[in-house]
Amino acid sequence: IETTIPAQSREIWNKHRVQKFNTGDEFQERFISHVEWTLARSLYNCDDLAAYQATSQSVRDNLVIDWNKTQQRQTARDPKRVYYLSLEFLMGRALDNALINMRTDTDVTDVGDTDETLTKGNTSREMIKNAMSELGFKLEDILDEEPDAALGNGGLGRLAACFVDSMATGNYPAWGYGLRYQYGIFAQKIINGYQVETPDYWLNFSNPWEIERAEIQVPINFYGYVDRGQNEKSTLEPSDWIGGERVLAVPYDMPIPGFKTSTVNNLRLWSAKPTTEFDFKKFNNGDYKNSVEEQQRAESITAVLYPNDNFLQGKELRLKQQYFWCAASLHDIVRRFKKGKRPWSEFPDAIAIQINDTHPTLAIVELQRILVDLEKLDWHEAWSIVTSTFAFTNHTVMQEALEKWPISLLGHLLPRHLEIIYDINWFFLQDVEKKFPRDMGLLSRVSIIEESSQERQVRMAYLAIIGSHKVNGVAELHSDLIKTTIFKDFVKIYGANKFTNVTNGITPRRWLKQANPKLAQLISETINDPEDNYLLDMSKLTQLSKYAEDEKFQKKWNDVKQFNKQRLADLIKKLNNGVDIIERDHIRNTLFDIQVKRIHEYKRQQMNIFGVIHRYLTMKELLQSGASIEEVSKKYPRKVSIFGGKSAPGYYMAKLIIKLINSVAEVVNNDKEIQDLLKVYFIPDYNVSKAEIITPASDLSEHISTAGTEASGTSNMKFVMNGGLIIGTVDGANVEITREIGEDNIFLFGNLAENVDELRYKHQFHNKGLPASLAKVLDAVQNGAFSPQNHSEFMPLIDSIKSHGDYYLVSDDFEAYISTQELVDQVYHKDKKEWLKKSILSVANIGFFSSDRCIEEYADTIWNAEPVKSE
Ligand code: GLG
Repeated sequence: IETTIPAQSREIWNKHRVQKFNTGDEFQERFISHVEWTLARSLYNCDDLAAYQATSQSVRDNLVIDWNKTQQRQTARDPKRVYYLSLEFLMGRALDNALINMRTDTDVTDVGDTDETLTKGNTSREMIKNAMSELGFKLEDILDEEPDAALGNGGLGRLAACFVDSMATGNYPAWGYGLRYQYGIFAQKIINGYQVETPDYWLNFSNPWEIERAEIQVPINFYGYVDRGQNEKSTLEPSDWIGGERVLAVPYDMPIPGFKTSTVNNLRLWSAKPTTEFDFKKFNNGDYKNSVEEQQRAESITAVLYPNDNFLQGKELRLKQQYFWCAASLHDIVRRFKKGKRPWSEFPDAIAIQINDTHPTLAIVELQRILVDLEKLDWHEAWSIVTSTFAFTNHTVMQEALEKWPISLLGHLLPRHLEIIYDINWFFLQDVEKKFPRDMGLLSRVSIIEESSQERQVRMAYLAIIGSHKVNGVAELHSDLIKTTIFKDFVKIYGANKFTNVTNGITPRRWLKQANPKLAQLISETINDPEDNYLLDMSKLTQLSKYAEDEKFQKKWNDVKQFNKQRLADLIKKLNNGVDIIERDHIRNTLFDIQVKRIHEYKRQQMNIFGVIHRYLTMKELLQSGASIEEVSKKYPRKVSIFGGKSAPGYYMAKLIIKLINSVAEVVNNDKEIQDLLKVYFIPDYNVSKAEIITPASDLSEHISTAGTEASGTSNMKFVMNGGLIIGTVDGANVEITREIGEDNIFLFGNLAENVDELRYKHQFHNKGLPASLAKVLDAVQNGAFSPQNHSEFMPLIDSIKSHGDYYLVSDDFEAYISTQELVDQVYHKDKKEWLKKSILSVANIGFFSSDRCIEEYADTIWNAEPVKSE
């Protein structure tokens, strides 16, 4: 590798080369030097926050050493590189994860071997915990000081975070590219039962996990016009785009450590800042203040994450974000490629770019622009390079989430890109015409430009398909659905092989080892794997099966669950101003029923809360008809319904669902008559670090989307990996979870995706009436049982079912939902052994859903990329 240091100086560099801390003592030395030198503090004023910062800086030092080595190794070997472009990386906290993944040399059991040398189970984390305690700090408290890196909305962003973990763990030469938002997803407050959004300024106390690369500044242009010279060349020829506004993209790098490997990959997040270019015109006019203000506005591009999940809000600033990030990332990728001095034709052999949903689709156009306009490649040669490089992951079939941008908006912001899109479309439609002559319907259906709407729009998903060599869905059912519904015509054009499936997964390091240390310990003891190798090879979990009915083991398993329920109860108490929702003595025999995810009508939290209301009303009826509380508790044993999740700030119905949940909680939790048999709680500000406490505590979790709407879901996998059972519809990855863990171990109910269209159609024409159980619930809501001050408060929720076609089929699934819930109660309370058996067998067979498996599938079937291991 080339270096800037003269050969004769190398010896000195070597002599003073930085080294990792390897022992608790060395860690302490490093820690103190960061307290004193980096933070300019001392033992007189080192609080928990400072201790968190100094610990993170110290751990980061170790990671950076491996980070540098990893990058050098990759530069030297020049393997095919993978770039994962995602507008969201919902990382959560970094320190605990780094402690689990980090490799110190003391961890290496067999020094001198290759990467097969493995770290001992908990070594470095335990070591640091002890070292911290000697320094006067409790590791758990220190970890709690870290703000979540909440640069994502939900599943899509968290998937990207799991993927970077697995790519590093699998030693893939893979970088993530995203945006460094100054404000992540808003913090949710619940005030009088309503969601209130407050800004999440997460960079408040400086972020020890980011490395600013101020020396790299990529100029990004917007607006302006295209100059094709005097004799009006064709748009297919190299053209000059004269930008009208310029900002700079500066990268911030986050080291991403793999588990039990010295590979540390990079997550590069771009931040916008003003150019230092001088606006002479303004200056001469004496308008200094205005010219500075205009420059300042550049920073707004990366100021805030758009808080919508599965919903498109076509704002110009969002399109600006997308282009800013795509252009900066591609500039970086192309610059790195050019260092290798390989011919352009080898670009797709050197690079694979995965686009996470359609948000990065402009990268396809930008690469075409770079190749044609800047590198002067022939249009078709360039296009063949582009399409061999990109692959596209679709995450939803819902219309309101599919990105479309008005021609006028896109053409104003990116005039040259719009021309290129027209040309891409022109050649594409010509090919289609050749294959299917005179099929005008087909041509207009698949055109990148949608003509039918008032404003002509660019359909980003179509552009992404046309510009990629593979398109994948995220669970089998979803991948089948895209082929038969939204992308049906493209299957006809390209054949079925272009479309594939990679079922989602989750990283077991964060979602088992980190979130549930007690279960992880029980597992490693039971399967005799003290070094936690099962976290790399989850098929090892099947060894648990033989203990599924072992009474002693069941007891240990149950104890772990009780511990985790206690931990969640403690969190809830803290959030609830110190007041317990579930009485301490009852935690053990209370079923924890949890639904945490973004609030969305298709996810059907409304059905869940209607179910709770149904339970409550029926309990009251039984009491009124003379039943004793003991009799009631036979049918409806102790249960707490826990909800959590954010609504998009502009999503009226979702916000109303949150309010209804809180209003029901208010009534139910204060009703003395039912004697604590039923409790309801909405956990405010659901995020990754709360999920790490919530997930291990579930007895039952709810994944009850209308069939065909949830592309995959990933929390379903997390809950099962933590020994919780699922109540769910035949949707998304629930289908494959069932296949893996066995249908006896999951509570499925409801209509199938194949029947949804017909049911919706029927709703429009026949008023088939509601099932009595649901009618009873809606009547109570309508009569103000939960809104005594304002009886009509929840009418929109009722109307959507009664008068607006019940699009999400709550009325069709409600009875099955209720009876399945009753079945759950019976198994949980009457047959604890059976329940524990199901729980153990679920964990034993959840291995398929490790994101390591996903990454291997992407690498083998889409990227054609190989791991790079250290010698
Ligand atoms: C989507 C889908 C989820 C999916 C996730 C990751 O709604 O079903 O699990 O991506 O693929 N927008 C999302 O969160």
